[in-house]
Parts: sequence; structure tokens; C-alpha cells
Amino acid sequence: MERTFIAIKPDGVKRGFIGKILQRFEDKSYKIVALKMLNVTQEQAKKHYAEHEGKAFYPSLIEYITSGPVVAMVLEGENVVAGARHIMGKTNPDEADVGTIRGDFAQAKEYNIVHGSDSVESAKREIAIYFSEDEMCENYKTMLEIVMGQ
Ligand code: IDP
Ligand code: MG
Repeated sequence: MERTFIAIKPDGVKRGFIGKILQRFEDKSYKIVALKMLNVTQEQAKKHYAEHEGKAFYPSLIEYITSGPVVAMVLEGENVVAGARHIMGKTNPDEADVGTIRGDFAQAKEYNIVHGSDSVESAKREIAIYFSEDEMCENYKTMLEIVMGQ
């Protein structure tokens, strides 16, 4: 089963959207396999956003993601990487559809309130930056798994 890494960014936490954002993913019946609140360190931020190093927005991106606590999670489900990004909406909230998290709750690309891995490979890499193996809680069944007999 596919896994992805999601983070509610500091603006999402400060604006009080933890519950609403979690609800969107729970509504889709993705399984929450790990969940925690943490202050992202400089080291974690630089690893996470290594692909953007050198770009004009990189310094402010590192400042933004380390500006307050984030809520980090690992979600599991069928095609969850693409599905979660669909629920999040486009990077630029101006272009994100209404009904998506960014479309509904964000205005600017710089403050787009949520992160989601863009591929299965990125997900593996990002999960390892924020979680250890013993923080994974997969040994329970969601209602969907029970209904599907999984
Ligand atoms: P993604 O978060 O949708 O995968 P990426 O292109 O990977 O988008 O960019 C990572 C993050 O960097 C974005 O979520 C956003 O916070 C920030 N970002 C991306 N492009 C810009 C930009 O042009 N200006 C300012 N910030 C940006
Ligand atoms: Mg990205």
C-alpha cells in the first residue's frame, strides 16, 4: 500500500486549520499511520527542500517552514501520493480549485499551508527525514479496511 508524507505548515497551524485539514484526509479514508507536531530544524528543512536550493524563494521557504510548529503525518492508501495532492490543490492557491485545501484556505504561493510529497520516491525520502520506523502505527484497521475485508 502506498504512503505519502503530509505536513500542515506553520501558517496552517497558527491559523487554526489543523482539524479542518486532517478532516479532508480522513474524509477520503486515508489511513493515518503516523502523526506528530514538531518544530522543523534547519537541518530537516534543508534536507526536505534540497531540490529548491539556489532558487530565489529558497531562503524564505526555509524561514517559513521553520517559523513555527508543523503537524507532520504519514498517510497510507490507494494512490495516496497523487490523491493527497489532488485534495491539497495546486502549489499556487490562485490556481488551486475551490474545494481543495489550498484553494479554500490559502492566498499566496509563499504561504500555501500544506505540504504533500510529489512521488512515491519523494515520500520515502521525506518520511525518513521526519519519522523513525518505530513511530509508524499501521497495526490497526480503519473502517474502510474492515469494510473491504482487508
Ligand atoms: P509543492 O509544495 O506544491 O510540491 P514545490 O514547487 O515543490 O510545490 O515548492 C515547494 C514550496 O515552496 C511550495 O509549497 C511553496 O511553499 C514554495 N514555493 C514554490 N514556488 C514558489 C514561488 O515561486 N515563490 C515562493 N514560494 C514558492
Ligand atoms: Mg514539492
